[in-house]
Amino acid sequence: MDGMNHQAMNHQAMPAMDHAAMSEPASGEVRKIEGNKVTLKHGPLKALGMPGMTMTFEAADPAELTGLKVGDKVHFTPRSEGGKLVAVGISKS
Ligand SMILES: [Cu+2]
Repeated sequence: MDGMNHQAMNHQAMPAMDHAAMSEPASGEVRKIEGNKVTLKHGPLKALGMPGMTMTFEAADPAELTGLKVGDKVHFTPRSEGGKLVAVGISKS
């Protein structure tokens, strides 16, 4: 009995923000690279409630853009940070 109560409490204590901030890996195709920004054509991003589109992300680590060129297929994790969209961990597929 006690155990069940504790379980229920743990679930309630999980901040809703954890779900909102949750991001899932996505794949895309490089359309443009400019400074620390990369324009990617991506498929639907459920975590961000976004349909497939071509859009510009800021690279979390601009070094990850080194060696990428237009047309490359990449994996990345999209993240919404303070109103701007950041691509984390971009790597060639
Ligand atoms: Cu988008």
